[in-house]
Amino acid sequence: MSMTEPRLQFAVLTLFPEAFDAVTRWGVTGRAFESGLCALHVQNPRDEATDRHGSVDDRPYGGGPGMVMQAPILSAALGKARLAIGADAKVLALSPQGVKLDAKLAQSLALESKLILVAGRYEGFDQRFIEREVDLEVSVGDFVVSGGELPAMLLMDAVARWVPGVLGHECSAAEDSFSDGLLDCPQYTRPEVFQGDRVPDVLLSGDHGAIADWRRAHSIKATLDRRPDLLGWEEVAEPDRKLLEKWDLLPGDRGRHS
Ligand code: 9D3
Repeated sequence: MSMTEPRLQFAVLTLFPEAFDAVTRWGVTGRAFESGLCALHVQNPRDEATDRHGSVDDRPYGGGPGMVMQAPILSAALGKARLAIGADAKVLALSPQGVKLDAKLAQSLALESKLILVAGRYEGFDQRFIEREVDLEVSVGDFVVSGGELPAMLLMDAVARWVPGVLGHECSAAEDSFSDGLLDCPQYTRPEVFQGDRVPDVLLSGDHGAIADWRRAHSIKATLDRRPDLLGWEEVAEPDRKLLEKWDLLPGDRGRHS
C-alpha cells in the first residue's frame, strides 16, 4: 500500500460539510481527491458551540438585520483545522468584501501546499476573527450568493486545476481560456450537417495551419465582442489583424460581400 502526501491539502470550515462532496466526488476534481493528489478535511464550527442550542452566530453590535458568526467559535474550529492539516496553512475567508478570484490568483494559490477556507453563512464574520486569523478574503464576483460554500468549492476547483497531474492529458490549465487572455473559439463535432447547418469548411480541410489561424481569429473576435476588458488592446495589431481580415471578422466590417 503506497501512501504519499497530497500535493495540495485543503481544510474547510463549514456548517454544511456534505456540500463539499460536489467537489470531492465528481469529475476532474473528484479524481484528484479520490487519487490522493488533493485532500480535504472538513471542520464544522457547529461542533464548537457551547450553548444547548448549538449557536454559532449572534446579533450584530450596533443593531441591524441578520446575524454574525462568532469569533470564539470560528477560532476554535480553525484551531482544529490547523491540527488536522498543519499550522503553516494559508487561511482564506470567502467573503463578498474579498479580492475577486481570477486565473492569476487561482494559479498563485496552487503553489501553496495547505489552504484553509472559511465559508460563512449569515451576514458575515466577526471582524476580530478576520483580523487575527485570516490571511486573505476572497470574493468570486460582484453578485450575492447565500453563503461561502459555493464560492469555496469554486475556488477549490479553480485552484486544483493548476496542480500538476489534476488535469489529464487533455490539456493543461495554462492552455485554457483566460490563461492566454482569450475566450475559446466556437467548436464543432459530428454530424457534419445539423438541421442544414454545416461545420465550417476549414475545420474539415486537414490544413492545420489554416485551422490554427481560424481558431485564433475567432477567439480574438469573441473576446473583442464580449470581453474587451480581457484584451487590454485598443486595436488589433498585426499579424492578428490580417487573420481577422482573412476570415471577415474585423470589427465594424460588415464583410466584403455585403
Ligand atoms: C453583500 C451582501 N451583504 C449585505 C448586507 C449580506 C450578505 C449576503 C450574502 C453577506 C454574505 C452573504 C454570503 N456570501 C458569501 O459568503 C460570499 C460571496 C458572495 O455572496 N458573492 C461573491 N463572493 C462571495 S464569497 C462569499
